[in-house]
Amino acid sequence: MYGYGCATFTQRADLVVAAVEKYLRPLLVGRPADRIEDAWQLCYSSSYWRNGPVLNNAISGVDEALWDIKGRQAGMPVYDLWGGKVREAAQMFANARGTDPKQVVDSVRQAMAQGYRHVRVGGGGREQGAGSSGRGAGAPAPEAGGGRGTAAGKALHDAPVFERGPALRRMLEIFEACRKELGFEVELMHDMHERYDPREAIQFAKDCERFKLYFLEDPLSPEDIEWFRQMRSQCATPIAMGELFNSPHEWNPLIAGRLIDFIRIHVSQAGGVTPCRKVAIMAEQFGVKTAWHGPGDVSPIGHTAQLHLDLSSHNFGIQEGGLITGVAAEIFKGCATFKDGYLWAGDAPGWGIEVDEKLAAKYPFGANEQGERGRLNGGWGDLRLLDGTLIKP
Ligand code: GCO
Ligand code: MG
Repeated sequence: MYGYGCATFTQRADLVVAAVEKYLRPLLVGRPADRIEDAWQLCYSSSYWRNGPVLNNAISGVDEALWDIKGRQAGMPVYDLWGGKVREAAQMFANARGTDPKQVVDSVRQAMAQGYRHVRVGGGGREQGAGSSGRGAGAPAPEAGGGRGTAAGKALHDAPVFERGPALRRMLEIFEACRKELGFEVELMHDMHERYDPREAIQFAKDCERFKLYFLEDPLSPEDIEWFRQMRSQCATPIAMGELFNSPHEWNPLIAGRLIDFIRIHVSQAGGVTPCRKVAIMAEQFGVKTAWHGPGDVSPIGHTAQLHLDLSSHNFGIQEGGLITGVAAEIFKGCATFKDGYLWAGDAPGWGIEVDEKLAAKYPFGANEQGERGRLNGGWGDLRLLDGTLIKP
C-alpha cells in the first residue's frame, strides 16, 4: 500500500528532501500508518522547534500520503472520509495578464469566455517576470511598476526595480477600465503580494471600495498583521491573507478577530491537510472562507488535496489553480478536470492520482530553470525601490 503527499517548497526544495530522509524516515518507519493525527503530532514535536517552512512541507508530504493510503484502504476518495461533498465542484479563479488596462480587459474577457466568473488582475508574484520559468503560475509580473524605473525616476542600481506609487495608480486605472468595460458581473481580485507599506495598502484598499472587489490579497506582510485592525476599521474591501503563513500564531488572531474574509494558506507550508482542515473548521465558526493558495509551485498532488478540502468544507470560497495539463497531466494521472469555471474531482479512492515516476524522472527538479532561478536553485533574488531599498519580492 502506498500514498502520495505534497511537500513542494520550490524556493528551498533540497532542504525538504533532507528533512524527510534524515529525520521523518527514522522517526516513522515501523509505526502504524493509520494513526494520521498521532503521526502529525509526532513529526511536529520531534524537532522541538516548530512551524517553519522546510519542516512543515516535509510533514505535509507524509500527512497527505497517509490520507491517500487511508482513502485507498477505505476504497473511497478522501473527501468522503471528511464527511462527503457539500458541493459538486470547486469554483476557480483565473489570472488576467497584461501591462495596460486594455490588455487586461481583453484577458479578463477571455477568462470569462472560458466560464470563469472570478478573475484576478495585475500585480502579484514576480515569477511571471521576463525570462522566468513560469513555475509558480501565480499572479502576473509587477509590470505595473516594474522594470528599470518609470519616467518618474531613475534607479540608483541595476537590480530589478519596483515602484509602489506607479504600481498602485496603474492598478486603479486597470480596475476603472474593467468595471467600465465589463460591469460588475465579473468578480475581480488583486494580489498586492505584500509589497507595500501598511499606509499605502490601507489607502489602496479604501480606493478600491468603489470597484467592489471579491478580495484584495496579501495587502500586508505577515510581519505587519497587527495593521489589519486599522485596515478593517477603515474600509469594507474584502481581504484574503495567508499564503506566507507557517504558524497558527499568524492565522488564529486574524480568523478569531474576523480581520480577514478569506484564509489563503499554502497547505503544505502549514504542514498539510490535517492542520488545514482544522483551520477551515475554525474559520467557519468566524464566518471566514477558504481560498487555499494554488499557484504552479503547488504539485498536482497538493492541488488535488486542497480540492478535496474545497469539496468537503461548507465555508469554501474560491480555488486558485489546479488545472493540470501537458506533461504534468501525463506524469500525474487522475487529476481534476475543468469545466465552466469549476474544478471537478474524480471519485477514485484516496486522492485518485497515480504518478508515473519513470516519466517524472525525465524532468528532474530545476532542469528547466533559467537565469536567476537556476543560479539560486529555485530561490528568489532581489527586488528594489529606485533608491536601492530591498523590498519583499
Ligand atoms: C499567488 C502567489 C504566487 C507566489 C508564488 C511563490 O497568489 O499565486 O502570490 O504568485 O508568488 O507561489 O512561489
Ligand atoms: Mg499571492
